[in-house]
Amino acid sequence: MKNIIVLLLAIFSLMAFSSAKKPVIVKFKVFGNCPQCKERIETALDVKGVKSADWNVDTKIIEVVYSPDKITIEKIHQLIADCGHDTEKTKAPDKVYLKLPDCCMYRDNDFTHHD
Ligand SMILES: [Cu+2]
Repeated sequence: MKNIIVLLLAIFSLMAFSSAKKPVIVKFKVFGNCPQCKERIETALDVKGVKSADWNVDTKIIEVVYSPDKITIEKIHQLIADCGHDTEKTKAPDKVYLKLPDCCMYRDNDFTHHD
């Protein structure tokens, strides 16, 4: 009986260990325009748990490599939104968005046109 418990514990800890250490790669859309946006988005993801972040100016697709035991995908979306960029899942607060430089205004709303 004791041996079985030890064995089960060993299996569980091995499973937990192997699943916790694997980095996950995700790709999703982040709205933005220019190299300045790229810099801003990638800097926002310069946090613990994110191994790399690469946003493509042309396709608007970001590729993020992260450790799910250190940061959640929801948190990653939130960090991007908090710096002014909408993602597929999370909308940036208007207050932050409106402070972006003109070249970075990616939303096609009436209040972004000044004529
Ligand atoms: Cu920009």
